[in-house]
Amino acid sequence: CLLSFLLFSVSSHPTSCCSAAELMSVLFFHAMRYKADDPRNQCNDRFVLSKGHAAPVLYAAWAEAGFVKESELVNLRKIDSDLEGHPTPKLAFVDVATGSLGQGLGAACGMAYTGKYFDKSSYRVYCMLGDGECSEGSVWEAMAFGSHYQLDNLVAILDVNRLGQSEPAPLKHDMEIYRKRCEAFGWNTYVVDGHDVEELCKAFWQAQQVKGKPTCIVAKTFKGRGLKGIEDLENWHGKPIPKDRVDEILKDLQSQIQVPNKTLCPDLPNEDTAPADLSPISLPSPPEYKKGDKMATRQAYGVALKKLGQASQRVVALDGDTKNSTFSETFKKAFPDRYIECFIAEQNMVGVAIGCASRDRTVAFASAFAAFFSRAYDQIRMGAISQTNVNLVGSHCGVSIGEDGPSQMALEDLAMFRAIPTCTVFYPSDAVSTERAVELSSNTKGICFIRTSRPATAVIYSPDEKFEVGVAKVVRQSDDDQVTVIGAGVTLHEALAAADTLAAKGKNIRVIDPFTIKPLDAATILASARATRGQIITVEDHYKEGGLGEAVLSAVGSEPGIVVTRLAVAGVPRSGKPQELLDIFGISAKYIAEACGPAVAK
Ligand SMILES: Cc1ncc(C[n+]2csc(CCOP(=O)(O)OP(=O)(O)O)c2C)c(N)n1
Ligand SMILES: *[C@@H]1O[C@H](CO)[C@@H](O)[C@H](O)[C@H]1NC(C)=O
Ligand SMILES: *[C@@H]1O[C@H](CO)[C@@H](O)[C@H](O)[C@H]1NC(C)=O
Repeated sequence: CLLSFLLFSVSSHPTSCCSAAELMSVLFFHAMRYKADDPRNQCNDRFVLSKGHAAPVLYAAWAEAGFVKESELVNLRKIDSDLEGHPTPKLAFVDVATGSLGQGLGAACGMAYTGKYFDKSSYRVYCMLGDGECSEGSVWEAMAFGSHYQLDNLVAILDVNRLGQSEPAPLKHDMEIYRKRCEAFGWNTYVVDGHDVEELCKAFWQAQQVKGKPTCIVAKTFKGRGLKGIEDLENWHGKPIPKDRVDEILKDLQSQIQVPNKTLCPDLPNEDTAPADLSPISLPSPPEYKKGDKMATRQAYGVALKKLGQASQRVVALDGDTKNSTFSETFKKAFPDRYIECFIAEQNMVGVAIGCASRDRTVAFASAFAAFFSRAYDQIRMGAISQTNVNLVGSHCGVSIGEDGPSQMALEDLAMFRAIPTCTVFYPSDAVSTERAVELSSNTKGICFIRTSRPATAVIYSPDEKFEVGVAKVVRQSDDDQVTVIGAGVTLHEALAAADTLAAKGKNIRVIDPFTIKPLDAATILASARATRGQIITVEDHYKEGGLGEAVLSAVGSEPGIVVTRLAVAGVPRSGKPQELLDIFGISAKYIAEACGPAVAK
């Protein structure tokens, strides 16, 4: 086993693999229970390699287990191999992509929470971290979460090899500080010699007996263990072994390896987890709103999620202590056992949600103020690489939140989510379309983002209106529209108000609700623009950069004769009444009407 690890890890990050060799051997061929020929089986124990740069040791373990062909290992990091530089779910034995450090444990917490409380199954979750990685705050958000929820099916392994990339990690080999920190965070903690196989076997066995607490195995190791002239020395992170030293080092390693006379095979898991139910989820009844009713889209989100929860047991909700603002509380009240309070730790919340959604165990909706998803952007970006289907719901977008001021206003969230390759961006403008956005996102692959607003706005659609991803609604039109106005959320309602004012003066405008900003319904927008002398006005409660206006511009950019005027928030806003702020930033009905040009008397 060791042989293939070590032979193979001569490229990539060999020293990071060597410190973890015994840990991985004991984990894969003693502690963990899984079907080696079916790595993504729902009953298997999960393993997350948070220190993803040690990918070769993971690939070697799966080669030893028989799932990866040994001959494939030499294709590590090549363009046509799935054995990439860091693990991704292109490989059946990887649930979440890692490599941006500090993210594995949050996802592992989501898997363990799901195993213990939703699946109520016996599979366990193991997560290996580097010591350098432990400087990431997100690691400690996850540590706090794991003990708060008594995840006794979760084991974190800290590979304390003393060294980081460019210098030693801050605590070096001070194992007592690690012990105190882990214990202070409420974890059952064992400090062990990470190169002592028997000690490791014992620690993993003990961890399985502990109830009510997750276990942290803090393993003292040496970076580059077993590599003569390299072990425990600085300046060897992420470096291949020099060609002229490979032969000597391999010979030395081979002489230490005791070839076992039986093939290693892991124990099988308990068959106590049902296969994932992949059937589509639909609302149990149509939206129960009447045109003209007033309701904020954030509130409609709560109603929608509760209805979806009635339709499917798989729907779960997460929030970061904003549940009575985002209205995820409505779901929690109906289904307390399917709600996870993540407290004020948005990075961890996104990681946990991704963990919950892995292997399709749940359909997860995580909500927060849209502004605060920005601090989880790296988790979201990695979520795309992880092929996650998680749904993120951001409330309190834009200046229309009013008095709370700029720190609470999401004004860059559309840009952020549009840039995510797998993301569908919903921006519903009334309660009916919000309900459909929630339903659609539960069945849409990739990340979904739903942007909801704080102010109450009128219901404009009837309950039987059909919505589709990438299909816009023309909400106001006549035979002589002079311009196409595209708004979403509060600005759609401002656009409708502008249309009324202008109509009274004899000028008609066309108004479009895009429904999804990504994908954007370019065909409807183009057809409308052509019908309105090529004139488009976009109006958004978002900064100009990367928002609705830019999305429209890129959709019509190659079309001749189309002019796009963009109304958007410019500069840092301030506290004030929502309507005052819409006026100051030029995105209210008054400014939309002005942008449409003077009314032409008939
Ligand atoms: C968020 C993040 N920051 C920086 C890096 C670059 N990087 C990759 S490995 C590494 C050092 C990791 O040290 P440690 O966690 O101790 O792992 P080891 O390789 O020593 O086992 C760094 C800085 C990264 N991958 N992710
Ligand atoms: C190999 O097998 C023989 C007998 O079949 C046994 O006596 C010996 O202990 C085994 N060696 C190892 C390393 O397991
Ligand atoms: C949320 O609930 C708490 C506790 O009931 C309350 O004090 C707070 O004002 C509520 N916040 C909002 C925005 O409704």
